[in-house]
Amino acid sequence: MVSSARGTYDFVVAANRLPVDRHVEPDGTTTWQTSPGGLVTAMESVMRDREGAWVGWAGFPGEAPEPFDDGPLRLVPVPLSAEEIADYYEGFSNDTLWPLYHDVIVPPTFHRSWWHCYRAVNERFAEAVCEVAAEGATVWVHDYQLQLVPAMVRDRRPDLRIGWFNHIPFPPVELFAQLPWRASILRGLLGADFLGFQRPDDARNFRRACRAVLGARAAGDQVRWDGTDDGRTGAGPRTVRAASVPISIDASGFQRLADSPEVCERAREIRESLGDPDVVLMGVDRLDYTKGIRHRLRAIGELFEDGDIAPPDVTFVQVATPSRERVEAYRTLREQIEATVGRINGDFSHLGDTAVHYLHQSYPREEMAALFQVADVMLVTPLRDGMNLVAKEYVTARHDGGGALVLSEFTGAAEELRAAYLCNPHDIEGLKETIVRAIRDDPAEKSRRMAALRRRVRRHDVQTWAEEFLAALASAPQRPRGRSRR
Ligand code: GDG
Repeated sequence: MVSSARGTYDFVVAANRLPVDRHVEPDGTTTWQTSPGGLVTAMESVMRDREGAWVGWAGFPGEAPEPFDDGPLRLVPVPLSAEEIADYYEGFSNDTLWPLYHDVIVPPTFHRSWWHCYRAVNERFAEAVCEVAAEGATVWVHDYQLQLVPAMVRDRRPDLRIGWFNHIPFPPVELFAQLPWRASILRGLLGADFLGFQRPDDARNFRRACRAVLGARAAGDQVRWDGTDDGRTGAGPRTVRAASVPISIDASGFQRLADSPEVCERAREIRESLGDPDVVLMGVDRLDYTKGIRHRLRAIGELFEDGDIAPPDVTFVQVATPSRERVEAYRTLREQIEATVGRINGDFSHLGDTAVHYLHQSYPREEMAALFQVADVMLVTPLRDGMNLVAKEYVTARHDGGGALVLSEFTGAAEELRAAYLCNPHDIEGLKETIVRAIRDDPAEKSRRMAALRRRVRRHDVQTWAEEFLAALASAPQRPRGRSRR
């Protein structure tokens, strides 16, 4: 709802990025197009039905455009300078927090200047939220880039109901404790009324960190903290609920897309262009070290070497969407992956029969849906992943009930998708066996598993997720109302 008299809103989302990308046409006019990606895909269907404001960075450095409307949604751009993009986003968010929160797969980098910038940018987001939030509004903050925003908003506006959702894992305190600014991060989060996590373990890790780092009390899924050590973070003692609310996809929307004659026809074309193999193995990921692409290639390479699979009967398609290319660890990973693909193809491809089709490109959603339909076995093998929406999209796209999902135990999705072929991606021998099993299993067993997976995603879709989150936020423990410091 819009409180139009004041240009403020009863529902405000804050996320690092706005849900749109700017395109400048050759004649100089500007258009905005919905951007791809996990969060946008999930929130799009939630925001479609409600009026509200979305606070986020527009995706380019320098001055931000004026707020503008996109359908029922008010978009409020937050400016970031080139230096802030380097320090707050590429630095602290993607080179400190991202590796730390994903089990230190690569070592996190700690720089005090990055932290100072992260704090300053979070302050700017908090101010923008307070400006557009109506009295008593609900504010939904997203993800690890904005962990200080809940307390910064609370300090200015105790009247607001504030929720935060973590799209990525929350690490065990033994790893989290490495962070020099661990107490400030926890205090920032405790400004919220409700904190949502992907898995029960993530919520538990957070509560344990509050106990160990802040000396807070935790009972059940609540953290009680007196909030006194720096006199900020809301007035007086607070009780905050931290629980799991696993994210999902717009299952009916994605199923409709996958069912469309155009997508089905495109799937046929893709299969034909691959030489109509008996089995198409596939991986679809952002090119990220958390996604386990190197381990997967290792297993695939050995399967070709052992003769368990061979082109043209079996081929492997790896889509690796370009990601964070200015961060060193991502550039190194890309080189390693491309060297491995080259080696496998050099050894096992023949003229006209390619062992590994590697695509370092971004595709429209329709093409993604068609690719999913072509995959006889989808390999989702991250070393750590908050949820993994590709797993849920894949089973939804297979409306014929065919296919098989190989899924890493270390994804949030594995908590729900128990009927998948579960694997430990670190165990290359075990991973190879699981892939072979998923290829050769009895068709009746495969379709039983697939039916269970499809049922689960249909019943727990993104709308259910948003309703659960907002219901938990609405019923979160009431706190004493303090005086606004605006
Ligand atoms: C974070 C967490 C959590 C990918 N390439 C293209 C494309 N995609 C779409 C996929 C899917 C989404 O992007 C990726 O979502 P994931 O869940 O796999 O991974 P992250 O980007 O790491 O997302 C993750 C998620 O947040 C949500 O909470 O599940 O654990 O890390 O929807 O289909 N879409 C298009 N072209 C591409 O080339 N159109």
